[in-house]
Amino acid sequence: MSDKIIVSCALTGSIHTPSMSPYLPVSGEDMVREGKAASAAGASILHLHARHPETGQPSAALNHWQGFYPHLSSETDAILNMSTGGSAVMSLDDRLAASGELRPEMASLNLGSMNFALYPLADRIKEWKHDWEEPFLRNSDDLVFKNTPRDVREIVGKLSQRPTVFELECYDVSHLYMLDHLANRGILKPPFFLQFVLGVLGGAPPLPDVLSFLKNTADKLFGDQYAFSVIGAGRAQMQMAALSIGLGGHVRVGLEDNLYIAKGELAKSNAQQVEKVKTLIEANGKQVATPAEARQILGIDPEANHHTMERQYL
Ligand code: KMH
Ligand code: ZN
Repeated sequence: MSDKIIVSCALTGSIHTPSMSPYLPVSGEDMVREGKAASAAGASILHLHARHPETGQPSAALNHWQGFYPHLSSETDAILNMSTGGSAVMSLDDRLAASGELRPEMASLNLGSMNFALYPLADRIKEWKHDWEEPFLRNSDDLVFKNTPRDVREIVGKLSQRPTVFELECYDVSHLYMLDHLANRGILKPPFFLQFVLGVLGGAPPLPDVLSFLKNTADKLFGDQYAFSVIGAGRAQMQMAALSIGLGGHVRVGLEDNLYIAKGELAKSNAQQVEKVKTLIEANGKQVATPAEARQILGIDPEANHHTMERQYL
């Protein structure tokens, strides 16, 4: 299986705002179209956030999630990965509301609190589509993305009714030691699916030696009890993907993390980035993992998960 690389695609996130790109998925229809195309292009994990269908504002509302989630569940075989990060401006209850209801196969879990500084993005916008966007971005200079050990315990508790696998978001080396602490207390159990997030202003930078340091630290702490994937935010996206492939890791692309397909050129779809990272994978003599292979690599029992899902929507 080591030549199989899992491609995650993060369709929309809660970082970028509609004025930054006309291609950022906002409505339920956008998310279904983008998710199906990204899955067809090779993404076996779809990392999902919800937005208000008209304003594009990050949303915790179950009806906004239901505008796309059941359709992606029945029309793709991708692993649906619900963000519990939501938006840094949401309460933890809001961040968990929909995932508690939809009980996904996979959910993100952020391993530590941090600054999530988006305000430099505001300076690049000439014309605002919605009046919420500029304050949302500029106020992030005084915003803590809160993920205390107590928050982590609450997230795990809320999502452990079914075998939800966590995409453990790791923005810095301290988050690996927090995971080790939580594992020693039995709050999180191996094997772990680590997502190294590099290039967020407030987290570790997207540098080769930083990625190697994180991987070497994970090797030291967790031995072979983990698999890792890498996100390079913004222009670092494909370089970090290439490094991850070379280090034996998996990759995440998508408009949540990067709006561009090349320098100065907006990506027209998530699928475009999936296609591009697929060329990197195949150039390295590896293959894109299918959803079935991804479940096997990550130890996800498709029966337990899908069966539960179908019963819910019958
Ligand atoms: N939207 C960021 C504040 C996650 O999905 O868990 C955090 C995030 C990570 O997107
Ligand atoms: Zn996310």
